[in-house]
Amino acid sequence: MRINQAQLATLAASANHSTASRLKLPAYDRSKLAPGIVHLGLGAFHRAHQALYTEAAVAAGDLRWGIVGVSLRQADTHDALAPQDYLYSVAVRDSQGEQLMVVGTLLAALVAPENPQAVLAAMSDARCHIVSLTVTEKGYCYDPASRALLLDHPDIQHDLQQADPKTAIGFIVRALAQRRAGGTAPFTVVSCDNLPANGDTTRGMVLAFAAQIDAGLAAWISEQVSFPNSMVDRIVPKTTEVDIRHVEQQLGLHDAWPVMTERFTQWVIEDRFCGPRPRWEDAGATIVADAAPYEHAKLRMLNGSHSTLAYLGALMAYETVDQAMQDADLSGFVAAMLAQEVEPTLERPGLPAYRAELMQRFRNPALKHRLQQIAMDGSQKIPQRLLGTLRNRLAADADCRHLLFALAGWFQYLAGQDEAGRSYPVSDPLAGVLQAAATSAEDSAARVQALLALSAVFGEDLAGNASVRDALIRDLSLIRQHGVKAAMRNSGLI
Ligand code: CS2
Repeated sequence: MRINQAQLATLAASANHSTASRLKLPAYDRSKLAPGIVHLGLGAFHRAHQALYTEAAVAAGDLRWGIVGVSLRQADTHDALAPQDYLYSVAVRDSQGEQLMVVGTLLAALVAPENPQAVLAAMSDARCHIVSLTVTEKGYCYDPASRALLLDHPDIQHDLQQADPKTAIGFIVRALAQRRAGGTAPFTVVSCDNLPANGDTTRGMVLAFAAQIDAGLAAWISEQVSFPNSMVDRIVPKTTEVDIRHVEQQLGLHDAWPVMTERFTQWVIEDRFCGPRPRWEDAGATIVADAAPYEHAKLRMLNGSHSTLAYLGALMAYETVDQAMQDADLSGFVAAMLAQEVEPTLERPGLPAYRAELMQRFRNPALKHRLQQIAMDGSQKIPQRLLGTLRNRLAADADCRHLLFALAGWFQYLAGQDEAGRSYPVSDPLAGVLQAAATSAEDSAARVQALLALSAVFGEDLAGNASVRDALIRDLSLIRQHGVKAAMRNSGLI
C-alpha cells in the first residue's frame, strides 16, 4: 500500500499503530496551504533541509507556505511523489538509531521541460513570495573561477531567445518580467546552493541575463528584488533501494522516494526579504545581517574536507565517507589540513569545536555517503572549496602543503582509475577537457601544467605561480608512483 493523503489519516488515527508514536506526521489541513514558495531543484537536499524548516512554520499555523517544487530536468521526482499526493518521509539517522517523519508542505512537483509555462505561472502567482533554489553549482551555467554567467552557454542562449526557459536563471528573469508587467510585487530569490555569496552571485547572474533582454527590467530587479545570502548545511546522501525497503518496513506503507539524512542541520540566512517569509527561525534557522563568515567556514571546512576525502579516499578504493574516515592516516590528514591551513583563513568563532563536530558527522556509520557522489562536478566545486583558501595562504606566505596535496589528489582522480585498478566515470560538465589534460602525457609535469592552464577553474594567477606548480608536480608524481598513503607519508603530511 502506498503512502497518500487518505493513508495519512489512517496512520494518524491509529494511536496504537506500532510506529505511530515514533512517527511525526503533518497535523495541519493540507488542503488550506497556499503556494507561497516555488522551489527550483526538487532534489533530496531540499526535501531534507529547507522543506523541513518550512514544515515547522506551517505546523505552527502559518498556512501561506506550501511549496511548489520544480524539477528542471527530469520527471523522476514528480513520478515518484505524485501518486502519493506529494507526501514523503524523511529518515534521520545516526549510530543511535532513526527517527521518521512525513512531510506535508510539498503541494506539487512540476517538471519544467514538460511544461515551462506552468512553472512560470506558479512563479508569477501573487501568493508566491519566495523562489528558492538548489540546482547545484553547474545549474547556474556560470564560469566557476569568476562566477560570471556564461552568456554563450547553449541553455542560456536558448533562454535569451525564447520565452520557454530551461535554466533557473531564465525562469527567474522571465517570471520577474511577468510580475512586473502585471503589477505584482516581486518575490525574494533564495539561493541555497554551496556557492560563495550565493545570493549576491545569483543576483549578478540574474541582472546579467535581464540586461540582455530589457534594460528597464534589469533596473527594476536591481531596485526591487532581494537575494539574501545563505549558508545551508545538512548531509543528505542519495537514497538507495535498501533505504526505500527499510522505510517501507518502518512506515507500514510504501514511499517511492523517501530521503535519508543526519540529525545535524543548519541554515544561516540574511534577513533581506522584499516580501513576507516563513518564521524559519522558529525551526532553528539563524537569521543574520551577514552570512559570509558562516558560509566561508562551511564551504572551506565541510565541503573542502568532503572533496578532499572524496578524491583521496576514492583513489584509495574506499566507497563511503565513514569508511574513508576510519583510515586514521586519511582522517588525520584532513584534520591537520583544517587546523593548520584552513582555520587560519576564517573569522567564525569556535572553529576547533566546529572541526570536531564535522569529524564526528563524517564518521556517521548510518549514512553511507558515497565518495563518488561528492566527487562529482569538481570543476564547479574546487574553486570555493579549496582554491580560495589556497590563495589566502599564498598571499600570507603561509604553509599550504595539505591543500596542494588535496589538489594533486583531484588531478590523479581525473585519470579515472583507483589504486585497486578499478575504473570509474568522471562526472563533470568539464569532464572532456579535464580528463584530456589529466591524461595528456605520461609526464606528471605536463599533466599539472595542462590542468593549471584551465582558467575556468584556476583563473589566471595560479598557473603562473612556480611554487604551486612545482609542489603539485611533486605530489602528483608521488601519488602516481607510490599511492596516496605512501605519498602523504613521504611528504611528511602524516
Ligand atoms: C557535498 C555536499 O556532494 C557534495 O559535494 O560536499 O552536498 C555536502 O554534503 C553538503 O553541502 C552538506 O551540507
